[in-house]
Amino acid sequence: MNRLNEYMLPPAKSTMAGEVDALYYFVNVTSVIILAGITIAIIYFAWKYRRRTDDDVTPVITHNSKLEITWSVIPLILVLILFGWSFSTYTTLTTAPDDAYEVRVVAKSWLWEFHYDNGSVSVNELHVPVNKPIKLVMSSDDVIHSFYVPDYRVKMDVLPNRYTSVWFEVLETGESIVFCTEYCGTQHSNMDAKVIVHTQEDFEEWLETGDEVDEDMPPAERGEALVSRQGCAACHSADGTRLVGPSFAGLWMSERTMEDGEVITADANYIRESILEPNAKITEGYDPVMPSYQGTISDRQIDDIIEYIKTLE
Ligand code: HEC
Ligand SMILES: [Cu+2]
Repeated sequence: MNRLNEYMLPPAKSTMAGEVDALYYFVNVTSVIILAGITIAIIYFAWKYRRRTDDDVTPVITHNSKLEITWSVIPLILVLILFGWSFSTYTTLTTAPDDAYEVRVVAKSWLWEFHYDNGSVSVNELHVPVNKPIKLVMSSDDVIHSFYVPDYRVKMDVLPNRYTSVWFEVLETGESIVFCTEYCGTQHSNMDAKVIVHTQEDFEEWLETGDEVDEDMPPAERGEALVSRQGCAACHSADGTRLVGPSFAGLWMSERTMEDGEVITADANYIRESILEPNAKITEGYDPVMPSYQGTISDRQIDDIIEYIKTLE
């Protein structure tokens, strides 16, 4: 099975993956066997009942009870097996164990935010402990997204105004990729994240120190790292290139024209407001698609980002 998996499916890294794969192979192998049987029968009968002489006449057959019962009962049994089996797998997939560790997931166009029980927040990186059931309680701030980790065989839509959840338990430490699998706009294809699986001790340590600032690093450098870690770089370039949002190059203290015609100097307050309430003022020529970082980013981090933007003359 594992050899076959290497060619057909991504590595099976969760407790659930084996069960999902078994079902997948059952459906596929049964279909191939039936396909082969039908193909062989068609070829054989075409040959067996070929027209031999010019006055060959096809006999009139009205019905054959034995045959009809056979071709009804066999598929019925197969479908019932499939139903029972998938229902039990579905139940496992949808019922998180009581001792699961809960993480709040917020999807925004176009990034993933993860909130942990101690108040830590990470963007585009989900940190979890190994060998521990993890339950994700998910919602979206805007349009429909979908959370998909191929290695774990979990996939669930993430909706605005409603919670959905998935759970999984990872078997080994390491990294796996998360995709958004619901088309959600221009940057949909870049809306990916990583699951980083730690040992229990490493995870606890990460939770404690995740938000700690590296005092030795100059603020502008911390800001640069944040811009990439918080997903700003997907929409804002540092070299003048226009992406989804305006470039950070030359932004500091420049005159910005808003949609409503107001002209504003891009000082620290303007940048701070742009990060916390992006829709308060919309820069002319751009769509109001920037997600709010309220509750995601600390004042200290905003200061660091401003220091970084200052360096991009
Ligand atoms: C999904 C894309 C996206 C992401 C992610 C994003 N922004 Fe934006 N941002 C925009 C768009 C579009 C605008 C222009 C429209 C507006 O003013 O809201 C904008 C505007 C801004 C402005 C005002 C710029 C100007 O020229 O007037 C600042 C400052 C800013 N963003 C900072 C950030 C920071 C810092 C982050 C990360 C913490 C970030 N943005 C993440 C899309 C994004
Ligand atoms: Cu999405």
